[in-house]
Amino acid sequence: MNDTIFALSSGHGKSGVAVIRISGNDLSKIFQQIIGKKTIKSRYAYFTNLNDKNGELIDQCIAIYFQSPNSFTGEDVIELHTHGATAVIESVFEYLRGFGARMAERGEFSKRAFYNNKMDLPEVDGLAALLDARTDKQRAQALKSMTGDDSKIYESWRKQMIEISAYSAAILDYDTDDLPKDIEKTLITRTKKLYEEINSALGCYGTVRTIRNGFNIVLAGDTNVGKSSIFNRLVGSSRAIVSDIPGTTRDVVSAQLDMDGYLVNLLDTAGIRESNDIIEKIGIEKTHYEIKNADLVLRVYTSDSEKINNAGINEIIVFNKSDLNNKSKKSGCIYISALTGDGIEDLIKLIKNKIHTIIGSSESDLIINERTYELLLNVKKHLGDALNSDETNFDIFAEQIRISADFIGKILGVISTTEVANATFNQLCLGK
Ligand SMILES: Nc1nc2c(ncn2[C@@H]2O[C@H](COP(=O)(O)OP(=O)(O)OP(=O)(O)O)[C@@H](O)[C@H]2O)c(=O)[nH]1
Ligand SMILES: [Mg+2]
Repeated sequence: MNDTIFALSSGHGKSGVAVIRISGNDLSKIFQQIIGKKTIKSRYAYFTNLNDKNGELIDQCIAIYFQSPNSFTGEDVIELHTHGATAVIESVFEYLRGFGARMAERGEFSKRAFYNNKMDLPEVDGLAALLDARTDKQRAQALKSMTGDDSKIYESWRKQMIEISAYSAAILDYDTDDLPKDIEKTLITRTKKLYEEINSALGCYGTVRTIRNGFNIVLAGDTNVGKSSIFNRLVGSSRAIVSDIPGTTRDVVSAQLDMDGYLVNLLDTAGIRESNDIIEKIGIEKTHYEIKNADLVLRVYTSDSEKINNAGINEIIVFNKSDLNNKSKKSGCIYISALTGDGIEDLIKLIKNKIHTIIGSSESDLIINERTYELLLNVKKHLGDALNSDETNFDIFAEQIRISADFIGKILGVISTTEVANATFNQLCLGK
């Protein structure tokens, strides 16, 4: 942890400006060299000629010194804003190596921030999610974690558990007269409330995950009904092959869309029919698999189809080829023509409404990820065990609540095993 580290914090490839970050215990000497001045001001933007050891100009840049502890990592940090050319960046790296600095590992800046108490693990999780965010909802969700909203909830839970555990232990050691009235009842009520809160947070995990990984929408139906044509319309380009030969699509074709800020994975699939063709059969198996995993299925029919089952909660029935249909239309159904584009806007509106109903009804205050989900399940289990324990035996009760508090501690990284911390930092890119 004593090395001076550096990394390119801005994106790779040619760009107007590149941001190179340096972090270490004492960077004042390096900074004096960079700006060619003895006195340095923290958090002040210096415009300077950056010269190498032989006095040759590397680039003109902005240099900022963040004196410890008021920096991202809590150590001394220098930010160099250079021109974003590969040759400039390489030369600056070489220059920094001359000071004994080395290239940072993945997530190493955040790791230092964590060990210097600048961020806890939910905040690091939030940062990782923010860097991955492609849609507005993902951005908002990640930002909530990153700015510490989640940590506050976890901290409050942990504090309550430690309190409950301490009081339950006291029941064993003190006379009832020395303890608050109805203490046993109060402890159980409070534990029940915590259990409910955690259970409801766990219940929203699916939604949180859907926002992060995308909402899966599958186009399914018989062959030749126009699934691939609809897919191309929704994506806005000819991604999937369209032909009048039944069984054209065999593999799953996918595209990502942004619908009202939600990330959508749209999947076109092989038409379902009896087939002896080995490859087509594999394709149809894939269709069934995708239908099972879908958040929403668009069941496509041609508009002259007669016998059709009602739509399930996570389904929309779409009648395509409305341009060919002279018969009367059923009310409450959506008729479109992928050929002329008729009704496509209405279909998009309907899909957006569905997304809002499915996701909106269970949006959570807490952004749970795979790591925190597992730990929270353990919290729930031990709180449950405490509540199911013999009510006269507060020994076991206290112990179960203490274990629950420890699991919350792991979520926050207060009780952090090295593996947990490493798994968290590895999701970050270089320069963070
Ligand atoms: N008239 C008309 N023809 C359409 C419409 N949509 C698709 N088609 C035609 O129907 C045929 C089948 O379209 P696809 O989009 O390939 O159908 P699919 O459901 O993907 O078919 P498979 O991949 O074989 O399952 C093509 O000849 C399309 O041009 C429509 O709205 N109106
Ligand atoms: Mg197709």
